[in-house]
Amino acid sequence: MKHHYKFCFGPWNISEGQDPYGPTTRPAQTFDWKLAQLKKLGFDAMMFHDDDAVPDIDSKSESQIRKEAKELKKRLDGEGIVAEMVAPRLWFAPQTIDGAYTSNDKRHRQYAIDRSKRCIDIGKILGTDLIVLWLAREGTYIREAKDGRRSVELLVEAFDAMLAYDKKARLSIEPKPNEPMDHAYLPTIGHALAIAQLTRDPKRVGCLIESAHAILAGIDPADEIDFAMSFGKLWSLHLNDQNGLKYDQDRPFGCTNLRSAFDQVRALERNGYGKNGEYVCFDVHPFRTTKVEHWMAHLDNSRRTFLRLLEKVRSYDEKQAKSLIANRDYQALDQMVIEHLLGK
Ligand code: XLS
Ligand code: MG
Repeated sequence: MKHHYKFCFGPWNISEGQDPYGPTTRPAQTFDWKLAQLKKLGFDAMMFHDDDAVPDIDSKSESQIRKEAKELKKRLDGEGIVAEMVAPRLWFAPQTIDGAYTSNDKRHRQYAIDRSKRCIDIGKILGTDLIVLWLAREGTYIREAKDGRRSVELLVEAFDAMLAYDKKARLSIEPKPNEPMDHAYLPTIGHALAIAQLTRDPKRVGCLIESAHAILAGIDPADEIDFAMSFGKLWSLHLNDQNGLKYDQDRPFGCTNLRSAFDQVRALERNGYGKNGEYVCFDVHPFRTTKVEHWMAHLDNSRRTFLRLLEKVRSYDEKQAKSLIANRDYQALDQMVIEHLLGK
């Protein structure tokens, strides 16, 4: 089947099986090994955190960071692999314990902005203007610990500092309602697109939808796609799945709710996602039980499921669906979708 979609994942999607209750279940692998897996599976691009691109970034000078980013760019070019985006990992360092841009400590807020600028430098060298902001610790454990109104101002200040630092950079906010925080400040796409309007250059502030994050907010991921794309603001995508309101599971795409996955692919198709060069990324993790020899299956399977669902979207009987809708026979429409997904 002919299609225009290009696929992507990040090095953290080849995780080693650690959870809060136990150690790793698979051996650590080098970045080169991960890159080779991406090539082998025929994916097109890799996503990077700033410290995936330049390890131990906080201990390195600006010139060292640039030097290492240039070396990485050479390697990626040699392999024919594109860097889709770079994201500042603002949730690991001791300076981000109480949040990054919204920390109550001014020096820590400055750390977060400085680090974001280094992330933009890396993006520039790797050839991407897309900076993804998963605002992991921008929220509270205790609501009274921060002033919510002030936090919005601090977020806008930080975004403005990034937009001013590089006139080409585009910020793609990845909302998530909770975890690691009790409540996050930008829980949904509506929040991300609303705060974009307060920045110095709203045109360069868009969003990234992660299916599981929408599910955790009790929102339909397909509706989030339609909403973001109505504003022309869906610049990246993390497809995966999530079984209810639990810890963030990052399950393979379609693994829990096939019908919702079908609706997501259908929304992407009707909005022409990918036609401006956007990538379909899978932010999925192998199960803890996964053996080394099956390590890449969750990524391969997510893409297979996506492509199978694309066939289902394209062979969906739109005419029949329209006439059922006109007759308000949603009972039959419901069954038609189920039987279409079940196949003959
Ligand atoms: C966490 C996020 C994170 C971002 C990139 O849920 O998926 O990995 O995608 O910073
Ligand atoms: Mg993600």
